[in-house]
Amino acid sequence: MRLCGWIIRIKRIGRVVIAEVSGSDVKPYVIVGKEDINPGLYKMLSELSIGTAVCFEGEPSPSQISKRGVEYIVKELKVYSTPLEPMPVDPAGKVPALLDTRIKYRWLLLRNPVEKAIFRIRQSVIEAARRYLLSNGFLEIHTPKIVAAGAEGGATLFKVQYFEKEAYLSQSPQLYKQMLVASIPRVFEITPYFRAEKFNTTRHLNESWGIDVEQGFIEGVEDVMRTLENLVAYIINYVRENNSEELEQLGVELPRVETPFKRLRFEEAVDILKSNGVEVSETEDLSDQAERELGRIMAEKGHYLYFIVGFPWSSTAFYYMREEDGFHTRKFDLDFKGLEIASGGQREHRLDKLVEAMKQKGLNPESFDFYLEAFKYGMPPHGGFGLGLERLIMQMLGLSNIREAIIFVRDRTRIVP
Ligand code: AMO
Repeated sequence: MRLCGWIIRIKRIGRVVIAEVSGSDVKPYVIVGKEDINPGLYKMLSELSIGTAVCFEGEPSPSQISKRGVEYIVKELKVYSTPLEPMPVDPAGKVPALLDTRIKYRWLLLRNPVEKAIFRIRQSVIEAARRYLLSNGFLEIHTPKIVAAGAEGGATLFKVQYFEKEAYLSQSPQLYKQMLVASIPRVFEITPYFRAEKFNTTRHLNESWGIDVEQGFIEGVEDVMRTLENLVAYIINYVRENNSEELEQLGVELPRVETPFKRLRFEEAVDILKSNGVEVSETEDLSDQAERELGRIMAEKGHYLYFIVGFPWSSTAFYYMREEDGFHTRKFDLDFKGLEIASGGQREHRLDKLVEAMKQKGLNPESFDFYLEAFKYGMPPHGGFGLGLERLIMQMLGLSNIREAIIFVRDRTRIVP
């Protein structure tokens, strides 16, 4: 077997050298060179420095003594590249680095088993989502990331000079996924979101990723919520079953998730918060602090994942369907331990009402002509959601900052690396 990777740790004990090679697996490959048994290998390993790129021919050792990785009996070791300077971070993780440094050198720190575990789990989340959605009849789509109109409000639009015209980076595939349910009953996209959030928080990125779904021919918003809860449960249970080594590296225990999730009406959430002394508005979305506090209260009742349903119209985007009372909408959020990880709802599919909603929200329907056109030719009742990938990973793994869940961070101060 030929295995390749980078030396992350070298330990000398008397006449034995133990080297750890970080390769394609979570745990490092462990190579042991003993001066009296394999002097050639012992000499080579003794001369290697941390960071060296190597390949070896070997087989797993019958005696697996090391707890840190999988031991190999090595027949041949080849050096491909040696570092030009000492490493700026410790890939073995013995010397902890500040988050700033970790972000700067994430591409290098991915040699570290813990750092690697996070991104192997990220890959599993995407794999699970795709499996679940494909097996439930959703078609994977790709929509433009350079757009002429934003769906999520002007304040977070990044402007782009598109030849003679002004364009924006897409905040959400919202308008396009809705347009496509005019001809494909179920669609999904795994996509970046670009949002010019000016504030620097532990839960916002300026470039983040979402799993976006849109589902036509629904009977009501419950159909959409069921898709979301089943998807989230499938993802978490998939990671639990397929990433035990990664979870162990991270010291995370992931309990099995069961559905249905608790549904909490917006008013109930407001009442619970008020009775716990948190000031909240009855017409605006919950603040980060209120969300966190609600998470704490819900956890005490055994609810880690819960929906908040029936948001007031004053707090939502124009495309959510309003209830007859004119006050409530069919918009929901899904919160995970006090953090919104997804929002969605049933959409307004009746053209006249949609145009009216846009005007009420201060938007000019003419700028959305291309979108409104799709509502003229048999648009079915539909709904969907956007599930934030980094937020899901953050909550699932108990990370304290969303920046830990994406390799290259785009935030208020970072556009490199
Ligand atoms: P919303 O704006 O709530 O809804 O976004 C959906 C989900 O995406 C994640 N998210 C973010 N994560 C990190 N940093 C950000 N700046 C950021 N912005 C959003 C969150 C959030 O719950 N079009 C609707 C969805 C729909 O109705 O289908 C939308 O974009 O986890």
